[in-house]
Amino acid sequence: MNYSKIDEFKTKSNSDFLKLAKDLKPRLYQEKICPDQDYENKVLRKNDSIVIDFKDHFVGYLSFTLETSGSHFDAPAYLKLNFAENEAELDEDSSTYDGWLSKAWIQEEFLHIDIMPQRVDLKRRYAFRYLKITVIDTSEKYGVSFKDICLRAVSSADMNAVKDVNTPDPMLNRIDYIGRKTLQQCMQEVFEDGVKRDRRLWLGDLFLQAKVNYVTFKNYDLVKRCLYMFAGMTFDDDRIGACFFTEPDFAVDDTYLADYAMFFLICVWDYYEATGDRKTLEDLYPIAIKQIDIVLKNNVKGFVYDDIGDSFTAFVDWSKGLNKQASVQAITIYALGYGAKVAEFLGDIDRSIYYKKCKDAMTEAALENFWDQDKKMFVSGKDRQISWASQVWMIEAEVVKGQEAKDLIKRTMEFNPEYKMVSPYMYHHFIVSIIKSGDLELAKNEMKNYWGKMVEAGADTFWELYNPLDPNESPYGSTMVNSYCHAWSCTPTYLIRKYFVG
Ligand code: RAM
Repeated sequence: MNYSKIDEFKTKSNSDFLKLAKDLKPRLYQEKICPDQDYENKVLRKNDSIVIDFKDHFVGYLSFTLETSGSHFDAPAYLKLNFAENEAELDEDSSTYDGWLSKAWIQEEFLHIDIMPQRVDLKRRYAFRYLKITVIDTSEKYGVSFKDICLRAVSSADMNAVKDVNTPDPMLNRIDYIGRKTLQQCMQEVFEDGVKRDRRLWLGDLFLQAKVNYVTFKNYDLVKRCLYMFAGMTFDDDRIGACFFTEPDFAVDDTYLADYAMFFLICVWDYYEATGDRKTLEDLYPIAIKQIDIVLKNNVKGFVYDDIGDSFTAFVDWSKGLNKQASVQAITIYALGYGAKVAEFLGDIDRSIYYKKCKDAMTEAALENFWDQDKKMFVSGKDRQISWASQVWMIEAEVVKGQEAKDLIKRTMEFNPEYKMVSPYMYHHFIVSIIKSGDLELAKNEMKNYWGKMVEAGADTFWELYNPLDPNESPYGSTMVNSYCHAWSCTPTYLIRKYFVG
């Protein structure tokens, strides 16, 4: 699995929407962080290194002063800097990297410093808690030492602006805090997916981040900005892209994911519910419903979504070999439900009736085509694959409800399908499906179980990938590019605040 490249890629823009998005560019909060200075008296020479622990995860710009001792420097100082979100990253050897995502995401920097003493300001932004500085070389005549290693940390959200939940359960409190911290780190000029990588706006991630933002930082304008970006530049056939670049200019990426595109409407609706901003809802409604219409036209035949196998035309999860047909069938049903509701709300009655009919027909088709009466589980694709994702999405889309949904969750947990959930993104939907079945206690326990293990493993922020059965899980062929502060994993803060307290 990897991203496909489109040779001929044409886009369509709405300049009013893009201008609105531009005008909503946030101001970043800045904080200067200078850890303990116990490295200052060390003179370092060839192959020496120091590790500095900033004691928490930060996103920002590093600076330090480099001084010399011994004879006058007769060669540049040559340094290697490794930035690590997770301590284990410090031991990784990037020269062995052979994953399919760019090696350029590995957070390391090689510097030649010609004149010393010098205040060195790194231009590139890094996301890290640990910094390792290795002196690759000085010369036989001199050594170097470091002074005032500081970080200018940046975010468009203020951690202090949100109160702790203070439940009687310390683990719940900790999970809430780390979720909040994860989101805060990823709130920059847009909602970034991960601050180490890819450092940009992804629609499926935004969909979840916005929900957490509404119960914490309440930075409504940042959501609004991101929504107008997606609506402001689309594929030329009106499809909304899965992700969006902001530099040097706004540009939609040439990746399309059908599930993400359909979430756009729900994201707009959530925004409306949080703010009451009807103008935005009305502005974005036409492009939002088009996403559902395009899927119905392109991908659904006889009320059944195409068998897309494990292709990257929809996301669902990073689980290898996952057949996505049943999941996307369910996601379409789920989006149609919202489509009908929003259309009715805006007085678009014919459409609302049409979406309701499609929803019912696709629900019926789901039971007919994907329910296996012997196994009493949903299957997906021509090989009738059984996965966690298919069960979860069929419940979240209410194809099965109430006691039947509870039974299906129990059966799935006992059966433990071979095709597992590997991302916190998919786990979020698992927890939501349990909540929908009505078993809040089980939902809370499963959430604590999964995210709690990351806490026990020392997470300062929640990770992009976490497979309890395989710590080396990576969709990219190497954990070296995995991100350890990834916004789609911040959702327990939303779940706790919405369902588990108060
Ligand atoms: C990854 C990103 C992002 C996700 C996409 C589908 O590259 O981490 O979070 O939305 O894939």
